[in-house]
Amino acid sequence: LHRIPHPPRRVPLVGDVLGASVRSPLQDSMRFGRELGPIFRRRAFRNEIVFVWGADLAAELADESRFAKHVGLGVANLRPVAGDGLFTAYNHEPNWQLAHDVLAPGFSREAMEGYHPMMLDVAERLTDHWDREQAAGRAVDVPGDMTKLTLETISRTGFGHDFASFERSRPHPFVDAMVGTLTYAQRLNVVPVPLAPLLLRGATRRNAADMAYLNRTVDAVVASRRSGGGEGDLLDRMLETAHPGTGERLTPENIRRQVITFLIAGHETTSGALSFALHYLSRHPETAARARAEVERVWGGTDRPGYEQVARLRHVRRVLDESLRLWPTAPAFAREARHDTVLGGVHPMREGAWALVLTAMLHRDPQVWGADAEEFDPDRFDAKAVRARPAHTFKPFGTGARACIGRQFALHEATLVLGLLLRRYDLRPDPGYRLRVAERLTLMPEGLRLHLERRPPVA
Ligand code: MNH
Repeated sequence: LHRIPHPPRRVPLVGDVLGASVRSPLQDSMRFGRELGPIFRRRAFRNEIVFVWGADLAAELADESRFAKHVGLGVANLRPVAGDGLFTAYNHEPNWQLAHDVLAPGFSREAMEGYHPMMLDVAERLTDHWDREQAAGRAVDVPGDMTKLTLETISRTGFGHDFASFERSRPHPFVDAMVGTLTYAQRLNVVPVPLAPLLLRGATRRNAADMAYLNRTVDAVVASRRSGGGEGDLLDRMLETAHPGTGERLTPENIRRQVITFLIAGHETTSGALSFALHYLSRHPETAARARAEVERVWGGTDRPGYEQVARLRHVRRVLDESLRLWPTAPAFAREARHDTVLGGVHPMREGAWALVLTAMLHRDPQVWGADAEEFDPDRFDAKAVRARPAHTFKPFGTGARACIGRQFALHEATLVLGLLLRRYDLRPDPGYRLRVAERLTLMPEGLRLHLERRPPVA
C-alpha cells in the first residue's frame, strides 16, 4: 500500500476527508486523481479505498480470470433496498445466475424490437409536453423531464405499469423515494460507520420511510399483474419463467427485489445520459446539425421510425457515447481479486482485496484520449478511431459477467429520443448556465434548462 500515493494532509483518525464534500464524493475523487495519478488511495476514517483510473491498470482489472465485481461502497449500501436483485447480488449468491439466465432473453434484439413501439409512445408524451412548454414560451426542465420519460419507459415496457409521470407537475413519489435512498446510500460512504446512526438519525428514519414506499409501490405492481394476464415482459418472465436448465423459479421476495432493481437501474442512469447529451448538443450547434441531418436522411418524413431506423443512427449514437465518456452516469465500479495477485507488476493484492475503477477519469486518461480529452468531440467514436483504441478504455456499462444487462435497452431508448428531439426542436442553451453535476451515486446535470424552437416538419 505504501507505494500508492495519497493526499498529503492526512489527519489522524479522520483521514483524507479535509476538503472533501459529502455532496460530491466523485468529483472530489476526480480532483484527487488529477493530482495524485493513475492509482491513489483515500482514507475516510478507518476505511482505506484504492482508486484506479490509469488505462493500463483498469484493463488489468477488467481481466475476468483475475478479477470479479466487488459489491462494496454505494452498491453494498443499497442492499437493504435491492437485496439479492441482479445489481446488488454477491457473486456467490445463486439467485444472481438464476435471475440472469431467466431475464437475459428480455434484453435480446427481438425483445428490444418488441419494446420499440412502447418506447415511441412514451417519447410522444414527452414531445406533447415539450410542444406545450415551447408554445407557452417556457424553458424545459431537462433532468426532470428525462426522468419522467425513462421511468415511464422502463415501467411500461418491463412491467406494464403506467406511473402517469407526464400528468404530474411534481416528480412521482416513487422518484422522490428512489432519490432519497440513493442519496442516503452515498452519504453512508462518507460517514464513519460507528457514528452513522447518530449523525444520520433523521436521514435514517426518512430512508426507512422511502424503502417502505418503494416496497409498497412494487408490491402493488406485482399484485395487479397476478390478477391480470401476462404480456411477455420482464415481470412476466420473473413470475412465469422457470430456469431453462434447472427448472428453478424466482421466489416472491426475490421478484420484489428485482422489480425495485429494474425500476431504479432501468431509468436513473439513462435519464442522466440523455440530459448530458442534450446539454452538449445545445452547446455544439454544428454537432447538432450533423446529427439532425442524419436523422432526416435515415427517417425521411416519418415521426414514427421503425426499430431498424433507430439502429442506423450512427452519428446520434456517437453523441451519446461521447456524453457517456465525459460523464458516465454510473461513474465508478469496484473489482476484487479472485486470488492473490499483483496489479501492474507492483501492487500486491490478496484474494478479496478490491479497488474502485474511476470510470469518469479512465475516460479522460490523456494517454488514451489525447491532450484534448476534456473536450466534447463525438468523432472519437467513429469506427476508425474506435478500432485504433486499446480494449477496456470505454466502460460506461461496467465490465465482464456483471456488466449492465440493460445496455442495449438504454442505448436504443436514448438514441430514439435524441433523434426525435433533434428533428423536432432547435435547442437553445441558457447563456448563464454553467454545467454543475449533482451526485447521488449516479450523475445528473443540475438545474439544466433549455429553450426550444419548433422546426418545420421534414418534407
Ligand atoms: Mn445498468 C449494471 C451502467 C442502464 C440494469 N449498469 C450496470 C453497471 C453499470 C451500469 C456501470 C455495472 C455496475 C457494477 O459493476 O457494479 N446502466 C448503466 C448506464 C445506463 C444503464 C450508464 C444507461 C445509460 N441498466 C440500465 C438499464 C437497465 C439496467 C436501462 C435495465 C433496463 N444495470 C442493470 C442491471 C445491472 C446493471 C440489472 C446489474 C447486472 C448484473 O450484475 O448482472
